[in-house]
Amino acid sequence: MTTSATPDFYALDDLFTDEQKLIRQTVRDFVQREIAPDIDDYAQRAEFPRHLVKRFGEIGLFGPTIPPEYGGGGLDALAYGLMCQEIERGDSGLRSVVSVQSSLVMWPIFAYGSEEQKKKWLPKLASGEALGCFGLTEPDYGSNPGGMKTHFHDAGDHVVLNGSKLWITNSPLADVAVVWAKNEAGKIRGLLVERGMEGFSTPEIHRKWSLRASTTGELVFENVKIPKENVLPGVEGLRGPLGCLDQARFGIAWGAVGAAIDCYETARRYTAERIQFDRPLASFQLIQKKMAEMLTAITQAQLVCWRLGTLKNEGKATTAQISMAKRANVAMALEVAREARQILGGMGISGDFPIMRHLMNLESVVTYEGTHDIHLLILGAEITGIQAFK
Ligand code: TGC
Ligand code: FAD
Repeated sequence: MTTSATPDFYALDDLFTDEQKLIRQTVRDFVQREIAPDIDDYAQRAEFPRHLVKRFGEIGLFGPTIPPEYGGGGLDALAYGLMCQEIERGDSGLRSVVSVQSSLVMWPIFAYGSEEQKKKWLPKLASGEALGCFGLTEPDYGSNPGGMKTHFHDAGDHVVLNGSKLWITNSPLADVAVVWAKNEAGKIRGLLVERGMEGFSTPEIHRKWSLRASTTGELVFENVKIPKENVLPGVEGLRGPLGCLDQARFGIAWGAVGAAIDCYETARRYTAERIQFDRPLASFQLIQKKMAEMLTAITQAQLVCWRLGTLKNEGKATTAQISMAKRANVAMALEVAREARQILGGMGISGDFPIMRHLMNLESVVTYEGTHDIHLLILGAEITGIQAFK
């Protein structure tokens, strides 16, 4: 059991279908073949491996739960979760690309878009011909997106958009941005803003110590004229973007398990080979304690993911359940990464091993899609019925 590529201490594989396991294996092989060999070089250079966008489309990583008639995979939530797990085993920044494209761009177009919007964008996004981004966070409104200042007004056959968004994954390369902005009545609506529209720019954010193989930027709108047919007709209010976040946070809960597994497996191999005091590290009790605790934490997170996935397939997963999984699994992955880094000693900080990169990446993952403390407060509100945000 301990020599498998994925620890499966509670025999969860018995609960996955053959199709789900095949999807997991396919993505795992892809990561081994096309990501693992040079992802550290991309991260060191702070460069996004852009060629992967097309490859992700080809192997079905974009919109796996969207119906095939729109170019999606028509798969279930467990299959999507397993994909996120395997991609994040490679790098959290690449799982970010999958989360944003699938859950934050394709999902709102599918759930809230017109038939024309779906036909125009979903097949291109699914194939990787187009890349999308999701603009909710602003310089002055992160945890509290309801306060956003970005706004638009009606100008006849089009609307005019002004404002800005900050910390937007994929923005410098995106062909289309799903942007959340307030109308004259102060109601939040979703707009599809396309690259090339006059007054729309996407400056890149540099000097990140985290998610270095993913590109992050701003969205700036200066009197951007947007045709009315680009407004998402199916939703109004904060529940629009928050509904998308439920989809993405679900994938992150699974992805974090992938990052943790990669750290655990790296440490397990290292302790078998590294000799100190004439014995392998694996023979020391303190090392065994760390490994046992890591395996326990990963197993608990796997169980949470599996159950959350089955609830989601039944349409029963709640926002609070998703918050608990995102929060607990990312915290677990951070702890596993820190322990694994220590186990490798000095080698733990080297790019020859993936651990420090995972650790730095997870410092973003614990913040985006709702911070660790915001998810705590979502759970607090669920338990007490009292919102403590404001
Ligand atoms: P609140 O009053 O609680 O709710 C406002 C309205 O929204 C409804 N609602 C939801 N609807 C659908 N799904 C959900 N999960 C929902 N949660 C709430 C709610 O019923 C209400 O509807 P209505 O019709 O009554 O108006 O809102 P609040 O202003 O008090 O804020 C609550 C809070 C703090 C939990 C929320 O705003 C929040 O989650 N803040 C965190 C912000 C966040 O997560 N930002 C993420 C930005 S995107 C990102 O990080 C992408 S990273 C991507 C990557 O690279 O992987
Ligand atoms: P703040 O909201 O300023 O929070 C700062 C601290 O205060 C946090 O610890 C927080 O937990 C705490 N805090 C805030 N409110 C309360 C409260 N009521 N009670 C107690 N503590 C509180 N956003 C997008 O829209 N799209 C993207 O694609 C995207 N990608 C991202 C990629 C990266 C690499 C990063 C780092 C962020 C990304 N984000 C994106 C933004 C992300 O969602 C926000 O950073 C996050 O929601 C937190 O907002 P903030 O950074 O403004 O922090």
